[in-house]
Amino acid sequence: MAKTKASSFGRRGFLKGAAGAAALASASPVLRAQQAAPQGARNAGARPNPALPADTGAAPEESEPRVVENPGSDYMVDVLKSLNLEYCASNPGSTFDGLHESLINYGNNATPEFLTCCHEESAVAMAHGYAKIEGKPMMALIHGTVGLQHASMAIYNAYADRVPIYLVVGNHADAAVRGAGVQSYHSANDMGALVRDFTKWDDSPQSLGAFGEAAVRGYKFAMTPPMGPVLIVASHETQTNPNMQRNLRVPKLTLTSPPAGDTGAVAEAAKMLVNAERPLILSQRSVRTPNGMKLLVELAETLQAPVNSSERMEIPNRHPLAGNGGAGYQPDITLCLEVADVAATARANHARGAKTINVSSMDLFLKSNIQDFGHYGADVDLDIGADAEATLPSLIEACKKLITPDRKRAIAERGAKIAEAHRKQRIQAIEQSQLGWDASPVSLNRLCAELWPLIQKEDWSLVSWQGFISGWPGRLWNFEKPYQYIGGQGGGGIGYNAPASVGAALANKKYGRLSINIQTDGDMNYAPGVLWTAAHHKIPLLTIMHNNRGYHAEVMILERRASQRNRGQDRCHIGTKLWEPNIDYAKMAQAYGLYAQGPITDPKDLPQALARGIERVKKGEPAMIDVVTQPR
Ligand SMILES: Cc1ncc(C[n+]2csc(CCOP(=O)(O)OP(=O)(O)O)c2C)c(N)n1
Repeated sequence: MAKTKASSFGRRGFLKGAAGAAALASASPVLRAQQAAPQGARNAGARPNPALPADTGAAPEESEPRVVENPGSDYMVDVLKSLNLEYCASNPGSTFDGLHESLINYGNNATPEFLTCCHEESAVAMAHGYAKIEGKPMMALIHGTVGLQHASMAIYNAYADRVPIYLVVGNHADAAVRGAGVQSYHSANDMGALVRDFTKWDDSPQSLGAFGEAAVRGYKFAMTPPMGPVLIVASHETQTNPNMQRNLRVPKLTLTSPPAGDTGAVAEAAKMLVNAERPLILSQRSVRTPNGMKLLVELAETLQAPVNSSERMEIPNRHPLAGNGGAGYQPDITLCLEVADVAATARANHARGAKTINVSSMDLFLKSNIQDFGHYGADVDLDIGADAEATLPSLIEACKKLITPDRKRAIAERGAKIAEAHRKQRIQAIEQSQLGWDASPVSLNRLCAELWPLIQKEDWSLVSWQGFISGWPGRLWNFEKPYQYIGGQGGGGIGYNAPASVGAALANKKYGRLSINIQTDGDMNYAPGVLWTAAHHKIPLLTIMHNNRGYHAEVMILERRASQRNRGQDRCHIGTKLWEPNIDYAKMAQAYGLYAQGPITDPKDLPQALARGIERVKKGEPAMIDVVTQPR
């Protein structure tokens, strides 16, 4: 019976005809209640069906004025423009229709320019990738409640990665005027609560003046180390009501300079480092700006200490001091720079009488629930609560002052040994890259080795994570520039890579860089619609599928567990493999409007296919080459 009713509404159309409205009223308790309510209390009651999703129904007709000359959202756009946000990644939603309209018409769809996204998670992850290239946030405009829930994992990844994202979320905040049905479903008393555990700050301004302050303050907070996503809730009423304060000013943005380490603590650190026999620098996220890399190299060279880093670009990988100092290099002191979890390093050092210095802004901002900060660093010997990049100049200076000619000689000798170990490791990597050269499915070492000669003369940028491809680019290519590698998800949430690579490629576009994404298949399938966004907005990006036909990280984990239980591994493909049927990524990409080729199973076909992909990308469009690969 219920089914018959629903389909008869569908055929008639929800809003047409008295018979339809009467039938609907009898079926809808919400509407019955609305119709019984007094006129003034019935904003949505004026609609024939308040339960009808506003996003899919007819335009509201009821009590809104016919013409609004100076909507509040125009002022919001003035404020957003003052922040110089280049793009606004968004999946549309009626909680921000006022702001949306102002952005495209009043704001002329420029600064920020709309990016049409097929999933809120993609919108935020695109902003994540963009920020890691550009060093500043992209705006992501998100639909209330439902959109924000879709966005939440990507927000979490950015939070754990200490990356700024500028989130604006719509909300029908005023319960007296919001409609029943979808306007209520997509509203919240405390919208920020949905993601508060993993945003740096949120605000729900109740007036335009408050929006101006919140919007500028939010940008400033997002950009102050440790950086992170911030969220401003734009109430629907504030967007759509006329702005009655014509002279409302746009607050000026003044960024906070990041805190540098206190002089005494820095002098102490310098003494420990200069006197060490085998210092090691562990750098995870210390390079915030291009200058950060120069400073890190200067510190390493001053101390002739190796710099170990597996996250983002910290030091050029062919610098003789890049790496762990070689097999057997047992540090007697480790300098940790913006390392997420120093506890294990400090514990191991302490156990063998070595020391640990920590320079990090992480302790300057901490939340309680999410445990991304890891273990407590009980064995750290000197803890400097400061931004590492901002601390490097005084640390370098303090070290230089302490280096006597004797120390200089010893330090230089150490440097020569480290450089030799680095050279050997590089030769070893080249030798290892030959293993399984002719294998089919294609080996990742061959894939990366074939790609390198094709891009090495270009201004390239690797916008995907190396963690699932055994770090082959880092072992074979020459990474020199800060934008040549942006690291991974931050919070380990899969589904980051495909959209983040598109966002990073967009940031690279205006510099004419060739963006390369070596894309795992599991990650691609969370929200492949981002390929359409790349095609629609003409974002040049070469996506090379690392198509190992499964969630291989999980295959390995399950196999280990089965072995531990002595049960064999032959059934570990269940729930972990993406086969039967195999997914045709070239067809998928073509359907979204990309040039694509594949699946490539014979490694001999690689050079030509990759060259063709690069050619298309250099013309300014995204392209995909699907390569069927070894698991790792
Ligand atoms: C949102 C999310 N869901 C699930 C996981 C668990 N997980 C970790 S790695 C992984 C497999 C990823 O597969 P793919 O991207 O193809 O990389 P591969 O492991 O095959 O190299 C999964 C599902 C996760 N980390 N994040």
